[in-house]
Formats: sequence, C-alpha cells, structure tokens
Amino acid sequence: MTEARPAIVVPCFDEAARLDAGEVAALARGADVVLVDDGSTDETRTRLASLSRELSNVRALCLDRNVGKAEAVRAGLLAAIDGGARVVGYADADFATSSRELLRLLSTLEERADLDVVLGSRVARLGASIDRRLARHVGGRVFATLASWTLSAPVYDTQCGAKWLRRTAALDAALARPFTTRWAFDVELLGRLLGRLGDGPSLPARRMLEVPLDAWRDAGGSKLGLGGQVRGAVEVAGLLVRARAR
Ligand SMILES: Nc1nc2c(ncn2[C@@H]2O[C@H](COP(=O)(O)OP(=O)(O)O)[C@@H](O)[C@H]2O)c(=O)[nH]1
Ligand SMILES: [Mg+2]
Repeated sequence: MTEARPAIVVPCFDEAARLDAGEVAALARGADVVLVDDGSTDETRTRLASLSRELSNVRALCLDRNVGKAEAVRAGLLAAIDGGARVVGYADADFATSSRELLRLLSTLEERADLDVVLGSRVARLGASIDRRLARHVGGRVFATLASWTLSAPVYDTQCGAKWLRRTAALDAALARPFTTRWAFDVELLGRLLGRLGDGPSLPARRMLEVPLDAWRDAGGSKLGLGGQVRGAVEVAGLLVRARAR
C-alpha cells in the first residue's frame, strides 16, 4: 500500500469570488486539497463542486450551516485524517500564503523527522516580500505577545493561516473536541498540542518550527475586520487566564 498523501484544508466562507483555481491546482500537485464550504451564502458550494470535479486530488466538504473558521478547519482536518493522511495542514482561501510557499513549508516537515508541526511566520526582513498593513501588523504583535504568554513558548506569529501538522496522538487529542474559541483557535490548537490547555498527550515545543515566509500578501477582502480582531484578543486573553490557572 502506498503512503497516503499529505492533505491540506482550505476553509471557505463566501469565497466564490476570491478563490483562485490556479492556486488550488498548484497546491493539489503537492497535497490532497480538502475545500470546506462553511455554510456559504454565495456560489461557493457550486464553485467547490466544480473544482473537485475538474481537478484531481481536490475534494469538497460541505457544511450545512456556518460554523466559523475554527470548526470548519477542524471538520476538514478530521476528514483528511479519516482519509488516511499522515500529514495535514490548513491555509486561508485568499492564498495570502501562496501554494508555492505552502508546499515549501510542507517539504520542511517532510524532510525533518524531528518535527511534528511547521508554521508559516510573517517576519518582514530584507529579501522577503511581506506585505502587511500597519494596523494589522501592530494588532498582530499584541496578539502574538498574549499568545506566547499563553503557550509559554516564544511563538512569533500564531495567526498566519499556514500550518502543517504531523498526525500524532497529541494531534488526535487536540482535534477530538470542538474549539472553544472562534477567532483565536490557532492559539487554542497550539495550546492543546503543547499541553498548556487540555490534558491529552502533548508535544514538546522543540517539535515545532516557525518558518519565515519569503512572501505573504494581504489579499484584501478579509472577513475578519476590526470586530474580529478585538474578539480574537479577548479570546486569547481568556485562553491566557485558563493556561495560567492550571
Ligand atoms: N471570517 C470568516 N472566515 C471564515 C469563516 N469560515 C471559514 N472562513 C475562512 O477562513 C479564512 C479567513 O481568511 P480571511 O477572511 O482572509 O481573514 P484574515 O486573512 O485573517 O483577515 C478564509 O479562508 C475564510 O473563507 C467564517 O465564518 N468567517
Ligand atoms: Mg486573508
């Protein structure tokens, strides 16, 4: 039996206009792609159905109602694992992290048996093209600081929507229950994996690597908005209290 391919989940909420078929096709050359329609109200469901028909290694999972990115990603990851994937990932539908960068991160995890998690990190530096608006950058730094206190680990960027995870007992445990947060679920997932939130099997921080992205673009059309940023900060503060109370 051949080893199952890695699989990446792309949550889609009203993404009919933004989703780039070329990027999906490029991604599918390196991994199975699970497009999750999160109860969209536009033509997303039809778009995903035709993409999965036209492109090999692409499938669509349709949720009947909108459950939010956290639960849409969790449903997709569980479906990918159920399909036999030993390495799973997730990324935003706007391809702010390109398929090329996503596959580069995947190859890092595949080459490094000493790692179980690889995260894309938006570090502006010479030679990289990290196009982030100032307000989002500043909000992101505050968020990341709260997140690193919660995780007791020096994570620079929890919110970049580009992550790959090896299937481990810790991952199974981390995905077993719904997330309690909607906007800060990346932190909640890492907190579960690191054993800072929840009591399941965990991973030591040294099994995770943040890889600075060579390119990241603010694709526009974000559905997060200021309200989402504020709610995310409130949620991560709640996680911090929970992690400290243990
Ligand atoms: N905002 C939002 N995004 C969702 C939801 N469900 C799935 N998503 C997906 O989560 C990702 C969020 O990306 P985006 O809107 O660009 O947010 P940002 O890049 O963090 O500002 C996209 O792939 C969305 O389609 C939802 O209920 N609300
Ligand atoms: Mg985006």
